[in-house]
This record gives sequence, C-alpha cells and structure tokens, in this order.
Amino acid sequence: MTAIHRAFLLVMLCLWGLSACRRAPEIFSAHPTDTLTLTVRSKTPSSETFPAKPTPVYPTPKFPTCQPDPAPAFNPGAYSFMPIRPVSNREGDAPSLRQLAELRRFYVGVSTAPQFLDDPGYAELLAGQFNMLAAENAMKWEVVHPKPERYDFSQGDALVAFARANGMAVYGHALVWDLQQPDWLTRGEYSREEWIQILCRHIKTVVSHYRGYIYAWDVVNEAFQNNGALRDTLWLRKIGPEYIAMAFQWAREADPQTLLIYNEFFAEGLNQKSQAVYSLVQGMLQQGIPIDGVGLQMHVWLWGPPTRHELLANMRRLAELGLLAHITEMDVRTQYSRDSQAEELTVQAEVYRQAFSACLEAPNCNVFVAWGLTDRYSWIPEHTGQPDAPLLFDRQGKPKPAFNALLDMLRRSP
Ligand code: 9MR
Repeated sequence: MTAIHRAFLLVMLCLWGLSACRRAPEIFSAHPTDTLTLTVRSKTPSSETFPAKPTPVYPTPKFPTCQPDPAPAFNPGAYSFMPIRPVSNREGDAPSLRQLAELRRFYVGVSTAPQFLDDPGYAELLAGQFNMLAAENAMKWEVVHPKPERYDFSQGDALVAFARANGMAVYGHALVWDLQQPDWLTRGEYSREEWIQILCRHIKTVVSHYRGYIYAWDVVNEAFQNNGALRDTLWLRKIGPEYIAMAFQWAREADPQTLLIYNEFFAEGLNQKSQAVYSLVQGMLQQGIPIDGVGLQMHVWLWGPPTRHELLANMRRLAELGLLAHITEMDVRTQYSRDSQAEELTVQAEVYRQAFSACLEAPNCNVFVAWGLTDRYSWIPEHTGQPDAPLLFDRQGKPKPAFNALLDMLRRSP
C-alpha cells in the first residue's frame, strides 16, 4: 500500500467525525465479548407484539380505485422450510446480531433471493444473524406480473415462507419503480385512465396477496433525479406526478397495517434530492395521503458517504413530520485494492458504524437493511464490472470488520 493510500484512508477516518479519530485504537482492536451490558430500549413503546404494527389510518380516498386482479393466494403451508437453529444460539456462544437487535425491538436485515435459501450455510447465516429480510428482486413487477393477466408469486412466497419459519419480518420491495418492468408495460399503449387502472390493480393484487405478511412496503421507489426534479418515468409520463400519491392510497386500501415507505438513493443526508423527498412527503401528509416513512437506501462509497450528523438531521426532520426513516439498502463500495484491503475494510466498517449509530440514535429509525448478505452475492460487481466487497460478510460468509462494528455498537450503546 502506498503512502498516499494510507494518508487517504486516515483522512477519511478523521473526516467522519473526530470521535472516529479519537477512538482509533478501539476501531482497530478486537471486540470484547465478556462484559456485555444490554439495555432494552424500545422504539415501539406501546406495542407488546413483535413485529410491532402501526396504528391503522384510513384517509378519505382521493383517487379512482379498483379491485385486485384474480391471482393465486399465498399458502405458506406449501413450503417446507424448517426453522434454522442459529449457530449463535448454541450454548456458550456470544449473542447474535439479531438477538441483540431484538432486545431493543430493532430490525437488522439483508436483501436476499429464494435461490440462495437452499444453501444451508447461507440460510443459517441469514436466519441466525438477521430478523428481517428484504426481497431484492423477487417482488418486482417483471417477476410477479410478467403478463397482463399473469401473476407469479412463487419467488416472493418462498421468501415469506422462509421468514415465517424463522421468525423474521419481511420488507416488500418495490411496488412502483421505473426499472425491471415487463415489456407489456414498457411497450404498452393505453389511455391515461387505463394506465391508472393498470397501476391500481397491480398494487392492490400484490399487496393483497401478502396482506398481513409484510412489515413495510417500498410503495414508490426512486421517483426523483439527483437535482430534485421528478424522474422521467413511465408513470410520470402516463399518469402525471399524482401517480405517487395514488400508489400510496391503493397500497393502504389493500393492507391497512403494513408500513408504507417512499424509498430513495442519494437522499440520505441533506441535499437537493432529500429536500425534494422531504417536500413530497410533507405535501402528502398535508393532503391526507397515507405514508409511514422514508427509506434511505445508503448505496455509498468509502469516500464521501453522508456523515452521521447529516443522516441524523435528515432523520430528525422526518421524525418531526411523524414519519419513520429506515436504512433500506446499505452497501459500501471499496477500491478493492489488494495492497490496501485491510485498511479499506477498516474504513468500510467505520462507514457502516456511523450509519448504524445514526439509526440507533434517531427515535424514528428501527430498521437497518444491507443490500445483500455476503460479498459473493452483491449486485455491485455485476453493475460496475469490477470486483468489490461492499457487504457485511466476505465471499466465504465470514464476518468482516463491518459486521463486527454493528455487533459492537449493539453491545455497547444503551
Ligand atoms: O440488487 C438489485 C439487482 O440484483 C438488480 O439487477 C438491479 C436492477 O436494477 O436492482 C438491484 O436493486 C436495486 C433496488 O431494487 C433499488 N435500489 C437500487 C438497487 C441497486 O441497483
């Protein structure tokens, strides 16, 4: 590793807060397992059930509505996933991330896909360390609704069945997005009224299918450009900006309990895009449109991630509106330099730690999801064409410094 690399990494550590610099020896040291002080801090104080459910809201419908399409029902009994006895529950082991999270009614999760669940090592890690899973692709339009008259819930159902067998909550992703849409949609020619009916029926059918099984839905995903203008999506062109509010109304009609989330990337700190998201959700609340929170994706790099301070500022202003702020898709790209890998992973751990710590501190953040379980299955190398190591576990499923940083935070902080 060159001196320039070292200097860069040190500067990055210091930039993320003097505290990181001051705690440098602790960051580089092993994590104590002997003197754990566990304090239960509930973020959902009024609920005795776990997962906690929000208070139902039934606003006056403002937009035309529809009935769900005929579609297969969800039958969890059709799946034979057995509960996995996690490694960390075996006698003498230290508590798992999920156990520590559950003590404070907090959700730690990763995105996943059904094809990984048959690998016993993968499944054990997933259910052993996490109490939430997110559907990385299995519930997207092209998968669940490939033809106008055809729904295929097999992939999503497998994820929900696995989660149920293992006492995990499910994050539904994503009802309305401009990517991963089937040809019949992107090439379709319909009137505005027909587009409204298509979107309404899709949302109502998918949400009704999973009614009662999904902790939170990303109802609308990535509707803004980085400059804060609305993205030029199929839905904006065919329906107009009100497609966003409509989607939330229909999702609420189909499931009065699930949390309804607007999910966005590069809008985690304070910038033009997060300001646009803030204005959108504020306006929706003023108009009585049902929305429960904002998903802060956190696809970030070693260099220049939003600071803890910025994250907290954004989370707090959402809290003042009465909205949740979830970390929904975190991963941290590295330079993947063979010479500086150990240092990069240390910096990466600090980036995860800062985001996790903001979420633990903000009263409205009780969900922290990474976008994949191990580096072997991250979307990033496929996307960039470069090897990378952005997640909490390495390609062999071994915990990385980033995972240990999260464990450490849960053990230490009240
Ligand atoms: O991880 C997903 C990858 O497998 C897909 O190929 C990709 C298609 O665009 O979508 C990835 O997930 C995205 C998520 O659905 C929305 N936020 C950005 C994520 C990374 O692109």
